[in-house]
Amino acid sequence: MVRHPHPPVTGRPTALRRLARRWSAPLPAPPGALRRGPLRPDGFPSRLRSTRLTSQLGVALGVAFAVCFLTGLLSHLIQHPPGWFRWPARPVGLYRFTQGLHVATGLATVPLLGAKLWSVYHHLFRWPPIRSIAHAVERASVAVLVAAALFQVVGGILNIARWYGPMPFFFTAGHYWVGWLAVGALLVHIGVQLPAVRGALGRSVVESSQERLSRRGLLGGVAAAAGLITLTTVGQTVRPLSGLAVLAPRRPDVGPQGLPVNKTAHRAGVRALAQDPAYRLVVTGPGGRTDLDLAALRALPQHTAELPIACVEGWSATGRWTGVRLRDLVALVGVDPDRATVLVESLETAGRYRTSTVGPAHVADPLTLIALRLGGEPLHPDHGYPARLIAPNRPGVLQTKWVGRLTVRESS
Ligand SMILES: Nc1nc2c(c(=O)[nH]1)N[C@H]1C(S)=C(S)[C@@H](COP(=O)(O)O)O[C@H]1N2
Ligand SMILES: [Mo]
Repeated sequence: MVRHPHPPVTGRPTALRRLARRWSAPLPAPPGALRRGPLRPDGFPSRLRSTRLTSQLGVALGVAFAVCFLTGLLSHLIQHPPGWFRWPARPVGLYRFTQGLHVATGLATVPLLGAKLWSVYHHLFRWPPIRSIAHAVERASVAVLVAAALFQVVGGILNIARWYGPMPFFFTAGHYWVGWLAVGALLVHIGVQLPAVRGALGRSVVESSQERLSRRGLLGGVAAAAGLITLTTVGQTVRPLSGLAVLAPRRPDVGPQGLPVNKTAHRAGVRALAQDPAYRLVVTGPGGRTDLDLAALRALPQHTAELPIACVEGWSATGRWTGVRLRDLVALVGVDPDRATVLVESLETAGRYRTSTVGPAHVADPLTLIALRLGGEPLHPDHGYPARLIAPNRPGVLQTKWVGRLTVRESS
């Protein structure tokens, strides 16, 4: 029998086949003279790095990232609700919980991400840097993932520190879209690495007792760092731990009337307008228009509600608010309070948070108030004097201060 040196050609190589071959063909090897410094073959002698360590850090990071992404997506949907989305008014503190979780997991990610990158960065110096076109594509997707992950974590921290200098773009939009980019790159990464992770976490992995001890020691250190960060920041939203919140940018009890402030009346440019005796709350709807001065507002039935301000930045604090039910004001202009949507506008003339829309669930809720008082006293100017919106289970950015106008419409 004649032996062929090559398999018999069964057809002319198609363009597709040629491409497939080139796709995975190894690239030519580099000259040995380049292999210096971190590029030399034994440049990273640490035995601590292992696929098992990287896999364990990766699983933890994946879980943290999933929590961050889902709670962040939820917060986005609440603030920019598409037609199909309904966010309930109860439980009162649900958003406080989900957003507190978003920021806490984001902060705990810092040591995890650091350790994960440390455990793999020597691959940057592997030779050849690119083994094939397929490998180049995979490396590029990892580059996107690393860049997006760092962007999210660093940007998130800058945001809660209210340090916008290094971010020449609107933080919220950047954080939202790069979140999707990170999820996409993460799914590709998981798809590529799953077999390696499965192998490294399997029972059959051989590891000396020394290696196991040092790997567990490192994981313990990372867990301790994440725990310490959580313990020293989570007090910004978990009141009993507020005394430990030394690393948190906000303490829930520091501020006028015992409540933090993001934007002061001075910065909002409303000091004069808010103190003007000619102040009227203008309520308009299909049934007409009512102008209410402070005396008229105070003469309406007053109600008190214990509700939190739950800022998207991860801090929250409960106040005892007193004022007029939004549903009572809606009824004044001839709309059924159980089927109404209200556009709330501030006296503030510019600024991203000068308006918010209150959907039917929140309008109908008896806890939703146009508050005149906090802790029994008239609102401090920085908390929205003469009147502010406060509603259950709602992001702080939507709790409009210095309210000047309510526009009521019937919901379809
Ligand atoms: N008109 C107006 N209302 C606003 C804001 C604003 O910038 N302008 N900031 C919001 C944000 S981000 C938060 S967290 C709450 C904070 O309320 P507080 O200052 O009373 O704690 O107010 C909200 N209401
Ligand atoms: Mo906020």
